[in-house]
Amino acid sequence: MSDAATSQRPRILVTRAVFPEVVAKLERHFEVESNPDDADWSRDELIARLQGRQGAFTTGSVKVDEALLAACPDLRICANMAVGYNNFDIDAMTRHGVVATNTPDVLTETTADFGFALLMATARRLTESEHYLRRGEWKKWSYDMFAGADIHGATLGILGMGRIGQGIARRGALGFGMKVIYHNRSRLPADVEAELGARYVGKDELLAQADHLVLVLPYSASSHHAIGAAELARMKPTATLVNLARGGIVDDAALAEALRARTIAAAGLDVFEGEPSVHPALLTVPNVVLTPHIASASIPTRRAMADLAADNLISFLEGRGALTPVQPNPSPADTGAAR
Ligand code: 8YV
Repeated sequence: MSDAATSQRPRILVTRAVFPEVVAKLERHFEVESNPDDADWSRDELIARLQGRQGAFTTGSVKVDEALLAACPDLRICANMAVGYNNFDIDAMTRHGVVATNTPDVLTETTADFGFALLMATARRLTESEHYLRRGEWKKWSYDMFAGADIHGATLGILGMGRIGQGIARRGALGFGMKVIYHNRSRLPADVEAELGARYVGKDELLAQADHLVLVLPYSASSHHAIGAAELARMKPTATLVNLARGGIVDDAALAEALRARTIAAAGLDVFEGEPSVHPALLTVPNVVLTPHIASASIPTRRAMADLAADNLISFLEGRGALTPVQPNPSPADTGAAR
């Protein structure tokens, strides 16, 4: 390609290490700076690297806010390799005419699978019992050794009934004969409720009735500490809590205390307030299963997420519009037309 043709190509920054094949695809369309070593760029370094770049490939750990947008006037699109986008200040992006995209659908089933894995591991005390065995403490069988809660036939509560919540409901109702109750900002249409075998209830009833409560709602100011000490106190002492959604939805200090005091029986957590730090009290209680934000981490799904984020950049910056934009009323820049 001639220098002239090369210099006309849009310039993008891939902020985190990602599949080399996906970076190679992006390089066929753009001038790309990538981060194959997954270096931890400071914010100033990130802003410096974004100068003169129209697109950014981001993950949930990259914060895009007013200050960054004001400092990066050439930026026109940030493509998040995640369905959640609480790392984006969407209002500020809309004000600056910057399109936000996420990766819905491609991770739904994988994440719902993991929700069930975490629920079952938690209710049946899988990691706690494995640690006991590895410590060499298993000397004999006893009737109540690591006896936990049943999944089949139990009442499954789901807080947040989007795509992933519905995937979990389907697994619970069809696979395990569970009674499914849910609470959501808006109630699902009757035919969808019937297909899922799910009954809409108020949040208090959800907390009181669920044998197992799975959190799959998006994080925002209004869902901050949606589960705190008061909510935990309303749950059954035999109940299991699973957080697949985002840190900050659960008050982790209050949860650690509820687990210690056995206000609830157990918790399974894939996400944490301030992750990758984990509240130290959670590390001291045995009745919690902890995983490092891996719910979407199957190889095919992570590849599909990366491809969708890349395809959003390609489609938008080549003038065909974003494939999965977040803003409900995309700004005029969403046509891909030059600003
Ligand atoms: C991502 C997630 O792995 O999609 C999401 O919202 O939480 C995970 O699937 C993580 O956010 C990395 O970007």
